Amino acid sequence: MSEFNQRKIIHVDMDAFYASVEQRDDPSLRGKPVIVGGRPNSRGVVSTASYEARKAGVHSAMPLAEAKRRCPQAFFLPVNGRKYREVSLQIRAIFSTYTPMVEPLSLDEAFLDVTGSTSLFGSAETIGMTIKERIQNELDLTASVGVASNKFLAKLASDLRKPNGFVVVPSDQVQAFLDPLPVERVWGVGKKTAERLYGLDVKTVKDLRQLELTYLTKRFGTLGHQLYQLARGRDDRPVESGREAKSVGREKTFALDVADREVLEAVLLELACDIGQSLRQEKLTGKTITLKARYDDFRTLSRSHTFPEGTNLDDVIYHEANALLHGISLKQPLRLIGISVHQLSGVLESQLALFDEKREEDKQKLAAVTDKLKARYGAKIITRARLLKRSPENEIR
Ligand code: TTP
Ligand code: MG
Repeated sequence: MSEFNQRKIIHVDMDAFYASVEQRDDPSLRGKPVIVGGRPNSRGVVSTASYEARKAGVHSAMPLAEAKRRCPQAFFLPVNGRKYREVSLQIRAIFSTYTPMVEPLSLDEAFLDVTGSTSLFGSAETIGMTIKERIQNELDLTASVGVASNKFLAKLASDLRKPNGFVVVPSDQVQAFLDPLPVERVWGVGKKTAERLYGLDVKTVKDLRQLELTYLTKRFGTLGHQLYQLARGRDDRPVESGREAKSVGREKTFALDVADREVLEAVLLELACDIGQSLRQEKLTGKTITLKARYDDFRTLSRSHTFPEGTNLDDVIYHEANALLHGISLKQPLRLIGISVHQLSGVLESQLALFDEKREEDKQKLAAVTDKLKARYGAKIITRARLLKRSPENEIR
């Protein structure tokens, strides 16, 4: 066995995550095509589609209007980020009962290194199956799970029999598992590399494995080295449990292009509150605030400001985003606006009390901001922004 293949790694990825949460919470949607992303006549894109809707050819990142054409009978729902984040924390709580070495990749996906956990909880396969069952029993959701000796193989395995998959790659069957897979499945092979590989008559991992290291590095540089190793199932990337999310952001695609600063400011306020809440929930602060603006012709600008200290306070995020908005021209209307917070770091428990106090202060300041906006532009402004945001009355069934 190679030195690369000593670890016990589990990869867990929830099935049709946002859509499954919605189907769970509204049983009348179970077994039906569900598309999460917003109104079908809006200009946003699909966040995810239930497997029933995928049969009609609907997938993530597809414009909602196209999804409606392909699957007119689908139930279209807004994105309820707050709910999915809560479920995500519940899933992570299950993971952390088996190992502290958990590396979340997104809300619905994580690597676990259980090498040191087997004497307590049984084999990696047993732990993987137990996690899958607990997610089913405790959260009423299905996950696909892959168990292997490294990250690359575990992620391939969890994806192989989606949805509700469970695939174990024993160390002595790595090559048999990998060889038939299309070369696009290899980490680092995007569209362009795949085309170059097809040009060399390489279609499967087995084909890739026939190429010499020197040949691969000559043609593909450092990626060539990676391809050579991965084709043999070798991957020594550790599970990085300390890794935090790189940024927290929210954006809004407008139903109609907006050049009206008052509307944009109100939307920024909503986005800032949502981001602040998410940062606090994850016990994070961020130093850099970035404003993203996309014009009606898809030209996209971003403007950033970095503070000496991190923040997770709604009004600080809002005021900075607003200041950045003042720095860009609104002669042309916007189709999208967004805020993200970067350079994140964790908040110590001892600092939390301080933040609690600060948050109280904040709430008052925020109310003042809202009032000021209302006084300046009329009560209508907040309502208008809310119409652009998810809310129960916005749900289309
Ligand atoms: P994925 O794990 O890529 O997709 P999924 O869980 O919906 O479906 P499956 O894993 O069974 O193929 O993404 C997790 C969630 O992230 C997804 O439910 C919605 C969100 N997401 C987006 O908002 N936009 C995107 O383009 C993608 C790919 C995902
Ligand atoms: Mg998923």
